[in-house]
Amino acid sequence: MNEKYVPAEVETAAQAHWNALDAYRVTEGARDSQGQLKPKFYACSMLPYPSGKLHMGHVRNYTINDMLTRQLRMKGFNVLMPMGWDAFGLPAENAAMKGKTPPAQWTYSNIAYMKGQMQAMGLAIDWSREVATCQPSYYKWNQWLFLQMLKAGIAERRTQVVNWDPVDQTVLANEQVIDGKGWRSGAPVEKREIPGYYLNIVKYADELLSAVANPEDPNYLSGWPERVRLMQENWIGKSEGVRFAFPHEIKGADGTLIQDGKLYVFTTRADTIMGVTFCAVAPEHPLATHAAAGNAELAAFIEECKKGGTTEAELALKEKEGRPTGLFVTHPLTGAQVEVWVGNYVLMSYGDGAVMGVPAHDERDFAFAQKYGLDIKQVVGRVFPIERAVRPDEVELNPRGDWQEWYGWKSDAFMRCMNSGVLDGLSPSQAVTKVAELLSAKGLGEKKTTWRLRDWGISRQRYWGTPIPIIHCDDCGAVPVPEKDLPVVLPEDLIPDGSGNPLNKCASFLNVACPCCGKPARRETDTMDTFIDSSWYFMRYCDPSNDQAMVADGAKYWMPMDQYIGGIEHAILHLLYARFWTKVMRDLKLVEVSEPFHKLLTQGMVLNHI
Ligand code: HQ5
Ligand code: ZN
Repeated sequence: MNEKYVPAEVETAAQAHWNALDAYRVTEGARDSQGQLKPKFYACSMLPYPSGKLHMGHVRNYTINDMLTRQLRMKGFNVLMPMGWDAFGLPAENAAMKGKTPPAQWTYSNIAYMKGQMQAMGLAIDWSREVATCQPSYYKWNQWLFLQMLKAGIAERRTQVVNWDPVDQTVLANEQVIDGKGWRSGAPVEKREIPGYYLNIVKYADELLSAVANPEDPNYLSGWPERVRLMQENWIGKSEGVRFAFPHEIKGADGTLIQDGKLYVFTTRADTIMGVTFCAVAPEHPLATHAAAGNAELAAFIEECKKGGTTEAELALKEKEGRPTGLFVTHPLTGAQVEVWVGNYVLMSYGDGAVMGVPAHDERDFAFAQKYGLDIKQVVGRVFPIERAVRPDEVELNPRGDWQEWYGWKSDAFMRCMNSGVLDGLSPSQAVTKVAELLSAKGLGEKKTTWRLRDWGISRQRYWGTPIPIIHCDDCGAVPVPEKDLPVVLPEDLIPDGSGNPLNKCASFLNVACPCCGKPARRETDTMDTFIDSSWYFMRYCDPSNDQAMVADGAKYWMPMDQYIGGIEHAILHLLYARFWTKVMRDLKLVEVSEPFHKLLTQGMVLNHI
């Protein structure tokens, strides 16, 4: 043996030996020398974007996987360590624009380079299972599952308000809106309604939540870091409250009552309903539109609100502003007249796009009421746990003073209703139940669960992604591509130039006969969110070259993954989407597992830049 370690010699020799043995190839159902079935272990790191060269962060990520794999193999496990490429997405388009080469070319050459780097590291990868998500043999199954979801009602076409960049003529993801401006163009972002496809992840919200929040759940993810479970729980954001209506007599231009004379709101604080002193509606709400018709100042305010980002985070940072509509609705329990305001902090996409205003017990409403001189009526008081009555010295709520934390408490131990008629003396949860009963008796409301989680909008007005398999026909509408015509292949030779999706100018892609009536029709040019690609690639590794099925026996053998390894930046969306996608595949009888990742290791991102 040499005294000195000469990497070029040792590594080359070792790798040649491993290659000759095909040492890292694994097969389902492998047995040991005694003929006993080896226990399987599936260890996988998050697949890289083929961005150019490996980053030290990748090296760290894949080394953890490599160590684990080698150790478990020595212990007698049949260990799968696969690798693939998250090959679609915006970076390839941006690079293509710069270098004037098609994204495909850039992507494939990066893959070749980065694969060479991984091989030089000697990672114990079974390269026979390599998957690149931009290959038609892979994304065909994105399209196929999308069609199954359409049939099952899990995918649907809807219009929704999006961030529109008027210069780039494209829809922006929330992350692409920075301070209300497009990340590339710098133009003020507008809100627009466009059609797109949505996956009904909210339908799975209860199940997604239970496995991160309820240790009694048989699928509880006890092998995940506590903080990731908590991040998912908060993201899903279950809130139980009351949805109820303020009746009104407001008629639209056509003479009929707007929304049947009911302004619906959702609240988790129905115990404070007697403290309502105003209502606030979103700028896009029908009552706002109606009031703006005869009110130029209000119309201008609404236009102003429509500019800027739509994220919750941005709304939270925005100065809360509003304008009165001059319209009044009736309090459903007291009969009092309550003025309707338009608020820039009310989201049309959340609940009914309207909220009740209770300045005494909600910090945002408190600030709003102070700013515009609205009444502040206290209806819950602070008590000590043993006492039933509100302590007089505690109930002082200075209407023009500063907000104090306890004004907003909803604690059965510390709070009791006051100034609330029939609710007086009740604890908040008793009051919520009572209010729901009273409202329900009037046909004006009931208890309801709402989610912070939104359905997953998957349409992107971009070229470098999985084509959404839909054909638009003037006569038949949006027609799903027949399964036998899959995959809808993405042309690989287009070069985006910044003026929107190049598929819109590609006649050979666009023009197609309608599958229903045979007349000339047009292909959908939107492509899928790349998070779809990463939602199930780890299952495809199990059956990588199956052209008859999305997944088959391989997935049955290897899934659930025993150990997933990746950056904390994917703690929410990627992991949630992969969990959702797995449940959909389960419901479609494609896999047996309900949760894809048994154990999860999250590393921090390595952030050293050259
Ligand atoms: C790190 C860095 C860079 C990367 N394709 C997606 C992705 O993040 C993953 C999908 C499952 C959605 C880690 C990162 C991730 C892995 C691949 N990394 N530090 N691709 N500076 O190429 O730790 O956290 O960006 O686990 O490498 O990263 S990626
Ligand atoms: Zn047709």
